[in-house]
Amino acid sequence: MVTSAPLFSVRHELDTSPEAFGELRDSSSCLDQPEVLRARLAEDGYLFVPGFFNRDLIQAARGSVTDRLAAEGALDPAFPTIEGMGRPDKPLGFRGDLAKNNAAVERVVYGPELLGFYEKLFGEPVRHFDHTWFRAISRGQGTPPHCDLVYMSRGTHQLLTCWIPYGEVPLEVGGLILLEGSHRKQDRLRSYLEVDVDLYCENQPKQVEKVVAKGGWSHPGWLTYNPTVLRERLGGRWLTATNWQPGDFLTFPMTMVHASLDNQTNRVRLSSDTRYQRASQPADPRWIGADPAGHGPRAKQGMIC
Ligand SMILES: O=C(O)CCC(=O)C(=O)O
Ligand SMILES: [Fe+2]
Repeated sequence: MVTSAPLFSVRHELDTSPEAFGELRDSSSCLDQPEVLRARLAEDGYLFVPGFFNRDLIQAARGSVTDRLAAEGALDPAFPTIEGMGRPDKPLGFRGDLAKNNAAVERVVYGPELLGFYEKLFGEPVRHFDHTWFRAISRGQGTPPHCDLVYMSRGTHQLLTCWIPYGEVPLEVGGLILLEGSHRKQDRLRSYLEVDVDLYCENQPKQVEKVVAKGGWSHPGWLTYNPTVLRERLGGRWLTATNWQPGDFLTFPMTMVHASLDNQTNRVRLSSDTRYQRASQPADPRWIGADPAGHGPRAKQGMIC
């Protein structure tokens, strides 16, 4: 992929030569062929569907979020609110609250279009997790490489993440990146994929202190803080879209290694990530119900190590 400026992930400059960096395959022309979608998901480890949602739905959800951010004084008042221009003195980050009681975001992530897509893909009734992850990523921020399994493995592992940008996300604003072929490298990632960040060792006082007393995690969840070295070791290219548009989505399984580019601008990167599975399979109890436990105290489980 040809890029004009250097790109970073977790402050590491990425090699953007064609051997190391590339574009996601577009599956928007296969929406009516679930068997093609299933084959691509198995082969590529993701489905990228540009232009799936009506842009107006996404813009409405964006507006609901930028209004909330403006109301808390997190946006630069010199720009229209919908631009979502952040203030250097108010860094944002993971902001699940922005999706709470937010009908416009729920309309997108749990509306008939996306649930219909997953129903066709799984070939049977589906359910989603009730918890909605939402991010407002400011300048200098980005997400380190990880697999989602370490956060949500207590139900079926046949679970898909859906990443949705709310607004355009050019490369320098920092969209999601996937490590090509990493979903097929479970053997090499085995000890990492066995992690459950809410499990702790009851017989290790340091872990009890960190997890039970302080509500922390037994493992940071990240696979590494160095996307460059990871790619050199595991192989494949970092894949992304050159200019995410409102209406696009990307879906991938629990064992796919992903991260994000760092935001190099003052425009806040707004995105949700939500989860979908067969309704007939067990769901991780941390993420379902009216008031999901999440990674909170009710989710912590001790074991003898
Ligand atoms: O949006 C991001 O920076 C990370 C998203 C993510 O990890 C996910 O969609 O599972
Ligand atoms: Fe993730």
